[in-house]
Amino acid sequence: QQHRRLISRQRFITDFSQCLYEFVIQLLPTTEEMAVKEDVRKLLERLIRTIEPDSRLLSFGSSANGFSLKNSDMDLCCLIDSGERLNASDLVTMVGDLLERETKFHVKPLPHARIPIVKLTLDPSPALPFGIACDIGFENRLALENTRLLMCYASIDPARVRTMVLFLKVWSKRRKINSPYKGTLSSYGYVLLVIYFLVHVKNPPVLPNLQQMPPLRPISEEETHLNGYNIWFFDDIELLRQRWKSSNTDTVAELLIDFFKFFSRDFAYNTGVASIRAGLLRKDSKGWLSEDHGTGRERNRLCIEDPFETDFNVARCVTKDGLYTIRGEFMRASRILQARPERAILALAQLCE
Ligand code: 3AT
Ligand code: MG
Repeated sequence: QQHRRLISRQRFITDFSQCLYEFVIQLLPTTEEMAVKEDVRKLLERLIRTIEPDSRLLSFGSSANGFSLKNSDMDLCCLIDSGERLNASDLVTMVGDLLERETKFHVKPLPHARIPIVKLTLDPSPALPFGIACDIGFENRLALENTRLLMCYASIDPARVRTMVLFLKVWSKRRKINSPYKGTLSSYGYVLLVIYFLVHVKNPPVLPNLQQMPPLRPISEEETHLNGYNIWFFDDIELLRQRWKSSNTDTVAELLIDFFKFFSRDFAYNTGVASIRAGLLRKDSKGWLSEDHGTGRERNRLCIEDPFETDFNVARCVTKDGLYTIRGEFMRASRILQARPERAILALAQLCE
């Protein structure tokens, strides 16, 4: 009896891994979509250069880190190389006006946001059935670096890392727990949770800690710091691929099942901070306590340290209700996957219902 159960569990794991790979492949953007987005980036860059000739417009976020889904939004960052510079708020206003005049995009400048951006959207058309949504920020070099860090992590073990991340992104969107504006977690937050799990929770680890590996040559303070934050990480992918061989042989299905289990019951939500840089930290040692001081807002229910901006809680938008819903969803997923489902494909469908 026990033996039979073990074999059927083994079969489920194998099938579920296969289903995950096949499911995720269908979700990737097509080459046409990527080409259209690249054209949009070039067009916007050309326009912005009419007001700032020394500027470059670079992709970051999912379109640049290997975790992109079909029809995902574009995150763009404008860097200005010349010395004399306007501040980000003024640039947002000016670029907003320019794009309003010169393009068909709906333009919404947000010059006073924490990170000032111009929001652009293009209505759906036959060629672009889902339209385009795009945010342009200015001088956000830390975001370019954290994009590069995630990209490096993805390329160490693409089969497992990318599959897990893409699945969790879709799952969290379908289950409606991917809206920082409504008190749940951003995609960036979920990606950090996956990397935290693969570096610090799994034993043996699936991924190395790129921020703690020794550099190949001595590096000056100047090279490693940006706006006072240490942005160094081991980024020689070729060398990593040769040298890093994880002794963890779990399949992607096993990792995902463990991920859900860990974040439904084992993670220390009340006291802990998930840090991909330093492992599990304590809220009190970072001064991240949950009291709202009568403001009605809670900042630190769920704590995920930004890899570089270490005084920034990436999950600070998550409310008490939001966290309750997220944990409920982790539990639901865990339950579905533990219930010895008959067929892997049905379990997958039920997960993303
Ligand atoms: P989607 O495909 O858009 O859902 P994404 O991977 O583009 O996912 P986000 O849109 O959440 O992820 O974030 C895009 C980038 O913006 C990722 C990161 O470089 C930066 N970013 C987002 N949220 C934060 C945050 N809370 N703190 C710091 N950087 C952030
Ligand atoms: Mg994005």
